[in-house]
Formats: sequence, structure tokens, C-alpha cells
Amino acid sequence: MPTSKHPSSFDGAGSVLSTVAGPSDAKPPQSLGVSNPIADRLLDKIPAEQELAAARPFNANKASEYGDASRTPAVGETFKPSTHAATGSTTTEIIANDKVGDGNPPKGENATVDPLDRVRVDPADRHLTTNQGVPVSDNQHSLKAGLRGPTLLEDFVLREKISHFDHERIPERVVHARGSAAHGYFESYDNFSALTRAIPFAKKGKRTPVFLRFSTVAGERGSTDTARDVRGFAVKFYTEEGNWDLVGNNMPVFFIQDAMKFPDLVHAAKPEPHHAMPQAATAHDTFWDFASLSPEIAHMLMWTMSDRAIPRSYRTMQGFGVHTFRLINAQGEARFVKFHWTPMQGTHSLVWDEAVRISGADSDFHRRDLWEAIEAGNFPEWELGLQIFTEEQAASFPFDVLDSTKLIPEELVPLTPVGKMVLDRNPDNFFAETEQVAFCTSHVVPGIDFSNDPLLQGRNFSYQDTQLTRLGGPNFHEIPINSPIVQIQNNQRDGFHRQAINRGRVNYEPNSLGGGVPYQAGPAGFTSFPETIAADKVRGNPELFADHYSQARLFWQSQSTPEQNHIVNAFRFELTRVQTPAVRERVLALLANVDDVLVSRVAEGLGMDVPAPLPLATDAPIPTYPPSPALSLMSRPGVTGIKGRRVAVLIASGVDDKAVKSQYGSLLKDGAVPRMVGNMLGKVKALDGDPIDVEISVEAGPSVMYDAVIVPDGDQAVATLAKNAQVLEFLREQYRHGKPILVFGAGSDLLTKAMIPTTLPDGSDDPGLIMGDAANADAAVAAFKTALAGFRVFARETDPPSV
Ligand code: HDE
Repeated sequence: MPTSKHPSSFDGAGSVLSTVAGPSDAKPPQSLGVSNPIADRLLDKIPAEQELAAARPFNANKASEYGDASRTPAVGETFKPSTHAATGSTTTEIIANDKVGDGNPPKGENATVDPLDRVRVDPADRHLTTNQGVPVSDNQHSLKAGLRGPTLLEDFVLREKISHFDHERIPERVVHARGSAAHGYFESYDNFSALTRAIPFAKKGKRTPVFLRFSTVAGERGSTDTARDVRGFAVKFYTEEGNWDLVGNNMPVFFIQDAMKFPDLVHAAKPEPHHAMPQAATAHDTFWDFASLSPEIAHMLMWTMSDRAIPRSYRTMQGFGVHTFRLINAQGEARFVKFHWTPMQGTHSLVWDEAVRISGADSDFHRRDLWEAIEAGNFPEWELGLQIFTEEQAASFPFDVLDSTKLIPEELVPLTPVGKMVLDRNPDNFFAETEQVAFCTSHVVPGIDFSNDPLLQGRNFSYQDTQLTRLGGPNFHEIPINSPIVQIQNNQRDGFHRQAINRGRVNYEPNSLGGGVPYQAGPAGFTSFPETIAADKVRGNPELFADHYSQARLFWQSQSTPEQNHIVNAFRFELTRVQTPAVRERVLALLANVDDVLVSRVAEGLGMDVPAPLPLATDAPIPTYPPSPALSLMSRPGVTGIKGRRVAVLIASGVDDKAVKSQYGSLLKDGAVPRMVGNMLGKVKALDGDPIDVEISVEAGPSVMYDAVIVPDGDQAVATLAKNAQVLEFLREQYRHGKPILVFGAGSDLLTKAMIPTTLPDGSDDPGLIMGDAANADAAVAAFKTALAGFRVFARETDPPSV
């Protein structure tokens, strides 16, 4: 029956039922001859679409797209449809079922960006299914012709399972393949809108969710965590105005000055192409060949040969944005900025001998450390500090702020603290989150902008580009970990693995048929800083880029004595592994431009003479800088004390259990991670109480896995431990690596047996070697904790090591 709203009429009905052409001008038909909700909706939709199109007789914004007017983008025009059906793809969208829903997606919403809970999967009370949802009756056997017969091709369950497995891997990142990540938040200390309109800084106490991925650079996905290398420090801020990726490193400078050189640098550093060795190491000919022919690398070499390249933990590294960026406020005022992350846990590193041994004992050392700290509620924190400066200031510096091989000494532009970042949640799934996360330097939000640093400019292309292969096409933004927390609405369509099902036939702009949406945001959207540029189109570098050594020297001169010793030893180690003497010589010639003492010590270590310095790339005077204490790790001991530090307590039967239990408890109370370490798992008899469980053996948990050791009292226990050479090695390594050692009573016999000196090489007291007894136990534990919270006892070091 025709309804009263759509009385019977056949006028033009054929056109409404068709998808092409129609009368030049006719009233819409009133009826399609049949009446059902779909036909009725079609009759509503067609005139509503016409009405919508007619409401926009021309593109009123067109004139604003040219000349001066175009500098301020206009907000797009929009028109409300009289019925939702007008902008739909199909009138049948209202036919509901369990799969498609009821045809009423919330208006203006794209559910691919909803919180991750939408895709987290929990199999509680569920049976196994295939990927098509078919219940799997038997997950043990393939389908065979008889019990001893051949497997049948028909077995789609087996084929699906094996085939999915066959394709489980995606290409690893071309650099930074090895990484670990965590969720957390950034909290702004204040309202910094005078500086930037970037929304994470809009309000005191405002929290923005973040995902942070740490990484090494050169090694493959399964390589060791403690390789000598730069560490990636990539932060994705999920802001209300889109994702902002601050893709930084744990060192504030870089190897090269122009993106054009990046593939060469990486080829030279990665395993040599003929035999694919060495893994995760720069200690080979091709790296040093390239390096010594690229003297702009000098400053970065000082950082990578320093202890910064072997951090104790991801939690104890600084992070840097490296490049100069811009902050822009709502008034369009711009300032230059450099981003610095400072760990509350302090800046602490391993020593090289320890790093090498950890690679064997636990190549997941950093991954495990981060995971365990977060699981234990010991959330790592970093303070974000900004170096803010104007174009005029930049012009007065003796270096170019667009040169990523230069830093701005903190003494020249101090840090302004603006907020803190806390990592408080481990990922659910390594692949879905840590492996699939896609950082791109081009992901910026209103209020943040680029500088012309030629490295940054190149990166803005590279990151987006590399994800296309790595993540299989242009829809990687729809992978849950990558989607923003705000709506994605645009006219991009299709491509591999598309998730969003876009409603309607409008996939272009300007449009009238969709009511003009999604519309151009105008001034509310991201606007680039309108930098004035009048220049020749050239390939080349600015003059100041030619100074390659002044800041390498600044770094060297700002290091403490032990740090300088470690730099010398690192060069010696790396160049010893180089086989071509001419390459070694060229590196020495480069170092000769950095510092006389440095080069002569490295040359001595190689049994070579100091060659003539490499020629300089400029005749201009080289700037000189006063030493910058902020460049030494020693300047940032941290504020979280012994939280997260691992302590071994060496036990065997006959141990002084009362004291051990009290020390164990006291360490736990302060957030440290003590472990009972023994000859093997099992229980040991206590001197005076219930047996104690060994938590790990010295074999499975050798010395390098701990930050310090306690040797408790107990004659019998000490006698047992003294018979195990692994225990003696344990103690010798603790000593060699500068770690605090707390010894009670008979425990000192173990030190004697291990031939550990009781004083420093210069005869003075060793502040990290603490002898306790029952009378002074509390004071001894307190001294031990102080030593543990501080830096290593580097004064024990001799070259070569005497222990
Ligand atoms: Fe990267 N870099 N990079 N890089 N980089 C990548 O992007 C590149 C540079 C950094 O945890 C790749 O997604 C070029 C500086 C980090 O997923 C690739 C240049 C800094 C990460 C790429 C540089 C970095 C990457 C490989 C010179 C410190 C890991 C996979 C112009 C400020 C991000 C990927 C993560 C990863 C290119 C130089 C840091 C190929 C071309 C300088 C932390 O796109």
C-alpha cells in the first residue's frame, strides 16, 4: 500500500531506480509502486541529495585560494543534509544483522581510532576456531587418508594454520630493528601556550598518552641489547590534535649533516656485505673507513666511543630530539627549540668489559630491565627540558643550528623544564605494538614545526616511506597502535589492508553531495611557519658546517677522568679490530684534530705513531668553548636512589640468615631488587632459622647481571662458596666493574680468596668496599645503599685491569 507520505505516482520513478541519468527537470516521484522501508528511504534520499547539491551553487572558498588571501586558509563550507540517508552509500544500510550492525554508525565517527581495548583479545571460555570462525575439532592431527596414509590437500585447517605461520614475519626496520617499548603519559608542568599551541603543553597537569620505543641502531632484530651503539628514543604522543612523533636518540648529535649520506653511513656501519659480519658493532674496517673520510663525524664519534653508547638501562639514558625544531603559538609567533629528556633515574652506564659479558649472559638485558621495572610498579620517569632560542640568538652562535653534528651547550641556552613523562604500562603484545608501531618525523601537530636541518628534511620523507614496505601499504595508520585518539576523516581510500568502511559516495573535496564534509579546518588546522626563503636551488652546505672538531673537543674536555679513559679504551678496542692499518692511521689523523692527549693515548694503544692531522675543511677560525659539565654522565646521578637496582646476596648452607633477611627486606623497601644467589637452586640451611631458598645460581645469574653484591657472614657458608671458582669470579667481576661490595664477618675470607684488594690502587679507602659486622650493620647497609645509588667506583680501574 502506498503511504500518505509517498502517494502513488510513477513520474520519473524509473530514474530513481536507475544509477544513471534522468529527466532534465522533474519533480521527484512520490512512489516507486511498491512500499517498503527501503523504497521509502530511496524516495527520501534522492530529493535530499538534490537539495544538498543545490545548496552549494558554487565553491564560495575558491577566491580565497589565491594570492594573499590564501595565506589564511578558509574553513570549508558545510551543509547539513535534511536526512542522514542523503549521504549514505546505500538505502539497504538499515537492514541489520549481527555482522553489519543496525546501519547507524555514530555520525562523524571513525571507530578505527577508538581505544586499544577494541582490539585486545581474550579467549576466556572460547573454543579454538579457524580464522574464518569455524570451530576446530582437533588441533593435534592433520587430515590423512588412513592413520598411516598421506595428508590430504583438502585439510583447510592445517593449510590455514601453516600458511599463517609461514607469513608471520614482516621486514625488520632497516635501522633500529632491535627495540623495546612501553606505554605511559606526558604531564605538562604548566600552561605553556605563550610558547606553543601544541596541545600537550596547554594546561598544568594535562596528561597526554605516549608510547615510547627504545632501540639500538645497527644490530638486527635479535641482536644483543648491550652492543656499543646509539640508542633510539622515539616518543609517540597521542594528542587531541593528532599524533606527534618525537623520534630522537640518546645522544644529542648525529654522524652526518645531510640526509643524502644516510644510506652510506648505514651501509658502512652494518655487517660487511660479503660475509655479513660483525653483528651490531662498528668495530670493523668499513665503518672506520667511511668515518675517517667523513670528518663531520668527529663529534658523534666522541659520543659513541663514550659510556653513553653502553647505557646501564634504557631507564638511565637521556633522550634528545637532536634537530632544531620550531614552537609556534596561537599568534603565529615562532621560536626555535631543542628537546631534551632527562631521566629521574640518573644517567648511568655499563663498563665495556661488563657490556661484553652481559651479551653472553643475557642479551635481553635492557628489554628485561624495562619490563621488570614497569611490572614491579617502579615506573621510569623523564623530565622534558626545552632549549628555547630565537632566530637572532641562533645567528649569533659560533655554529649553525641546522647542523645536527652540533649541540647547543646548556651553559649557552639552559633547559626550561616543561613536563615529565612516566612509563607505567607494558605492551600486551610485542608484535602488535612494539614491532608495528610506526614513528615518522613528519608526524607533527599544530604548534610544532620543522627547521631546515637537511637531515630532518630527509627524515620527513624516509620514515613514511619505509613503513610502506615494512607494514605493507599506505594504511599503516589504521594499525591500532598507530591510530590517533582523535578522528581520522579524509578522502583517502583503498590500499592494502584497509579497515575503515567509508559510508557514502563522496570521496573528494570540494563536494556538495556529501554536504561538504569532511571540511577544511582553516586556521584551526596545522599551519606551517611562513619562513621567508629567497635562495638559489643548490646542492651544498652552509659555511659553518665545515667546522668538524670544535665540539668534539668540547665533549672530550667536558668528560671526567674515568670517562676520558673509557673513550680512549673504546677507540683502542674498535681500531684494534680494524684490519687495514691505513684506515687506523686515518682515524688517528682525525683524532689529532680533536685533542693531543686523546690521539697520543689511542696511538700508543695501537702501537702506532701519531700521524699529521687531517686537513681542515675550512680556514675560518675554529670556535673554542669552555668545558660543559652538563655533558658528563657524572652531572646527573638521578633522584630515585636505588630503585630498580639489582643486588646479589651470595648464600650457602650456614649463612647468617637473620642478617640476610633483614638486609633483603631493607633493600626491597627502598625499591631495589635483591636476589639470593647460590651454587645451585634449592634450599640452604640457615645458621639460625628456617632454610632459605636460592633464587638463582651463579651459573644462570653471573655477576654482570647485578649492580652490587652482599657477602653475608657464616663460616660454613663462606667455606662452601669459596670452593666455587664461579663465585670467586663473580666477586672479581663485581670489583672490576666498580660495583659496591658489602661484606660481613667471615665473608671477607671470600674477598681474600678472590684476591680482591681492600684499598684502591693509590692506597686510599675504597668507598664501594664496605666491611660490616654485627655491631655496625645498619651503618654498613646505609653506606652500601649510598654507594649503590651513586656512580661506580671507577678509581679501582687500572689499564690493563689488575683484578
Ligand atoms: Fe632514523 N630511521 N634516520 N634517525 N631513526 C629510522 O624508520 C633515517 C636519524 C631514529 O623505534 C627508519 O621506521 C634517515 C636521526 C629512531 O621505530 C628510517 C636519517 C635520529 C628510529 C630512518 C635518519 C634518528 C629510526 C628505519 C638521516 C635521531 C627508530 C625504520 C636523514 C634524531 C624508530 C623506521 C622506532 C628509524 C631513516 C637519522 C632516530 C629508515 C634517512 C638523526 C629512534 O626511516
